[in-house]
Amino acid sequence: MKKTLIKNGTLVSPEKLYQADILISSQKIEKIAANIPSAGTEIIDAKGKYIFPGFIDAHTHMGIPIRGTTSADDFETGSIAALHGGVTTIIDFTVQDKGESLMSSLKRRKAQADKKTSVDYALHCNITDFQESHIAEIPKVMQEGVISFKAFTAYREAGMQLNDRQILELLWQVKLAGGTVMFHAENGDMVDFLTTKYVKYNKTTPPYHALSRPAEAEIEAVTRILTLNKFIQCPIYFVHLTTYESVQIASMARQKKLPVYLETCPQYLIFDESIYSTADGHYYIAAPAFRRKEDKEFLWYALQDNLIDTIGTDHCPFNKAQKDAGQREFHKTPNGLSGVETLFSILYNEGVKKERLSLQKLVSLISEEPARLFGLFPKKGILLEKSDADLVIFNPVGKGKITAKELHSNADWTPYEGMETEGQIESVMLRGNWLLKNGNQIDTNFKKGRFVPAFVD
Ligand code: DUC
Ligand code: ZN
Ligand code: ZN
Repeated sequence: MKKTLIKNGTLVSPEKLYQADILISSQKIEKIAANIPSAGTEIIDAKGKYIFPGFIDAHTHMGIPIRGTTSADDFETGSIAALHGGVTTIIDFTVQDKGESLMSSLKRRKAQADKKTSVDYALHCNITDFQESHIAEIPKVMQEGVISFKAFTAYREAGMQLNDRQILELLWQVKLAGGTVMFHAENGDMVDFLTTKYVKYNKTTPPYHALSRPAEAEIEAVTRILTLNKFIQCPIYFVHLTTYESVQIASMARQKKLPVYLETCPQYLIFDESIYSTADGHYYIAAPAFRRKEDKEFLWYALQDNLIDTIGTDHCPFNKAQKDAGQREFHKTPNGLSGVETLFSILYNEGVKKERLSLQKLVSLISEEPARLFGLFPKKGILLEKSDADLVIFNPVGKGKITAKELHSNADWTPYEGMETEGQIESVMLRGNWLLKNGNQIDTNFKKGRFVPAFVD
């Protein structure tokens, strides 16, 4: 196969922006240098454009069951949305049935993704029903290339909530095996108690969603997990943090050199609780709920100031009809939002263009750090010789608007409708294959994304 040579672009890494040519052969980056000879290559002129390593969304939920329905994107449609947003690797989650072994849940999830996904994927192992028999499976799952295990401190009703004893055991076992435990940190009993009370008194409109899942639920769960982990010191990763206090508390543990890693999501940087009082407030029901304006502003600061390591999208969209079926009652509405395709665009426009984030920080948050934390580095997450040739060519010139009509998710709406944008993702390459070239999807039936096994270094 002909080699590809991308000339004259500006490469973006967490350390610097620099000009170099990139030579690609056999799915890998063969060389990065100035003035690489072009004879016999397909030449792409990237003058005036930025070249990023392919983005990694370490938090997606393709086709998962929530509140009696299924999230609107499966691996097929969700990965097409991802590729248009420059996301060349997603890290999704296994879905464990009651009583199911971890290995079985992993096998089933891979079968849902293989031959369907158009971007590469890795998996985190959800542990929602933690039994004695699962302990011996943890090292086996890790041998299969899944090194992160997710626990929930909420969703008792759905049978997903682990108690403190189980959390301690999981931290202990995963520490022994060399992995990471991820936490959805909300005090589920607090949420269930408040929900029951609000429902009893017919307070079920969308603003009560935020009141039933208050910041205190997240703060308590983060504090408790950090306290439990003091004895064990397992690497832990908090997904979708939303509040000033929880980020501050977790940062204090980091200052003590404890292995604690933090994620937030684009939606918590853009929306606040006032969205629930709008006419379409029920569409925005997601867990955790949106917070105060001050939290949102603090999260931007925390990103640039190295308090937060990654941004994942928690991509879990529902169509308007699925949201409407909850009759605008918060406790009946499936929680989740789309985000994988708009990840970069939101962060570039609301972050970089508004001088809240540097380009280097942006690439760290959505390429290099997710790859490092989840065992994909340096195969993924960096422009480096011998790394997979996953890259994004971004033209910063030109204006546009986000509209659901032009996005590729199955969802029939986007939380970011009408948001004005600058620049365009023009081309996206996955392991040397053009998925998108000059704005056009090359092969609409690509579906050659692969499972990427993760390794502990
Ligand atoms: N929160 C959501 O809103 N949806 C999916 C899962 C989650 O934790
Ligand atoms: Zn969650
Ligand atoms: Zn999630």
